[in-house]
Amino acid sequence: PRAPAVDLAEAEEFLRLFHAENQVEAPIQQRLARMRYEVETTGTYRHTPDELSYGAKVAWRNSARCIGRLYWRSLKVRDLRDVHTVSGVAAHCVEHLRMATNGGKIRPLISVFPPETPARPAPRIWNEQLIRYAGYRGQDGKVLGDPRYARFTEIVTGFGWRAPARRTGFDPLPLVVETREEGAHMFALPPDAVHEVPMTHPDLPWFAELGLRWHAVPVISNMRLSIGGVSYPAAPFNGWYMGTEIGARNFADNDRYNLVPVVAERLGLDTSREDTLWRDRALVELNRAVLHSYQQAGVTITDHHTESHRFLTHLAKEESAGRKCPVDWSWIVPPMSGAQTPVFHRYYDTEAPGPNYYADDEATQ
Ligand code: HEM
Ligand code: NRG
Repeated sequence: PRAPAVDLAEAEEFLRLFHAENQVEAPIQQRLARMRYEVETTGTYRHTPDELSYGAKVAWRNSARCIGRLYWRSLKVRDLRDVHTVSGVAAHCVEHLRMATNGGKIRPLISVFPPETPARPAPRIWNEQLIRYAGYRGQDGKVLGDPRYARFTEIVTGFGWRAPARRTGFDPLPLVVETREEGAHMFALPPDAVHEVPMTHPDLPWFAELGLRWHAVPVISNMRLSIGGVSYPAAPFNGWYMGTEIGARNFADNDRYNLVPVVAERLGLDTSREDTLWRDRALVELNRAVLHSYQQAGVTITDHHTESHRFLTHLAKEESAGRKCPVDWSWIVPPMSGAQTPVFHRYYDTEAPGPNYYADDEATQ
């Protein structure tokens, strides 16, 4: 199916925003006329490098679920709109990992691959993030690794991916990149592009024996960047982790690594009844371990209290700039100690305008 032509009103709205918020030499009427001509003749238009860069930043600024938006202006944008081959996309994803990781001092970065156009469908990345760990389902239905990716692991295995000879709970999955011309292809990540942090605890020596680790950078690769009516389905982006994403969700959720009972057991807590609050106590130690380990490894990470305060600073700045800031309360409030953070105690605007990042249904997992 061919992509529909770009919506002229959406394109105009973005170009006006770009001109209003930046010093642009050329008059807006000239830019709009060129855009309209391009859309009439080709069904789409090409963003200038500055428009693309600003659009990606504003899409972050408009992401209602993101607590890290204070830094939206610092996003580095790689313009990779002329990379059309699956091997080119995969190689640039690996390069993205290296540039973003930066030896531990993580840089917010987005790599923008070609847009969806009526003439040519965009490349697609099947992975939810560039780095995700395999989940191996055993005969008994139990999963070694990340249960969230059990299905994706089956898909790449069907494609011919070979798991390491000795499977662990933390085996990075290969990238799958698809174009219309070449179909879907698989690419193993070079191990040295996957920076990881081994988990230790500031005062529980046994914690290291659990053998836990996590990757340094979260690079979301299945959300569509939408700017002024143009869609960029392959536009992986990253910032750094907030500790609770790992300690209170990835490691803790029942349907993920489910480590709360394991840690509670090691702590010697009474798990026979809920009102000992063993879950809450174990959760705190898991999260202390995550923050401690990233800090020890020299990898950027933030805690949910600090980040909540920064987010309120961001809200105040947006307000003084005369802008509404869209917020999804249920995503912004951290998954532990919610009411201990200031973001809990208020109401927000919820209407999220474009540009923005959208979850695509077509993307697999
Ligand atoms: C979601 C933090 C950078 C766009 C989130 C979430 C957190 C977070 C905690 C909620 C995740 C969850 O509950 O699963 C941060 C921090 C950053 C950062 C600390 C450090 C700089 C970025 C950047 C972008 C971005 C650079 C895009 C350019 C988003 C989007 C979501 C999100 C689109 C929603 C994801 C979804 O719907 O699944 N962020 N973020 N964030 N963030 Fe950020
Ligand atoms: N919770 C997910 C990552 C979601 C996005 N979080 C960020 N984004 N920090 C996880 O992997 O745990 N970011 O761009 O930094």
